[in-house]
Amino acid sequence: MRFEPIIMSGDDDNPFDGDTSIAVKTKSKTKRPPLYKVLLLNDDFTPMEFVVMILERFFGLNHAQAFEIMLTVHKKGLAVVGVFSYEIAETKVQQVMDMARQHQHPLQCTMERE
Ligand code: TYC
Repeated sequence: MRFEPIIMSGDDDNPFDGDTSIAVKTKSKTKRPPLYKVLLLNDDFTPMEFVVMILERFFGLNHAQAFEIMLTVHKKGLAVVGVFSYEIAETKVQQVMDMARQHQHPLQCTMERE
């Protein structure tokens, strides 16, 4: 919420001439919440099938979509696997990192403001 003062002194039609009156109007700006990209990073050790399973389980991708994104990460070094609100992105990163740790894979997942 921003308040904008409007100074009305020195105005010929102003019924309050002589005085300095201040009118205040309010402008409400609705801002969309920021979005966060979840990124998956390549490494030389995590098995391809494990990455595909992660993408299916936590990012709602079907097998073909998951395989395609896994290959993109493998070839390019990283890829955006989804875009979410802060809390959802944070949860996805945690889920991926927990699963990777449990299976002792060095898979890395991070988030970045869009
Ligand atoms: N580069 C890995 C391999 O050849 C596969 C892989 C893909 C690892 C994507 C991580 O985010 C990743 N086994």
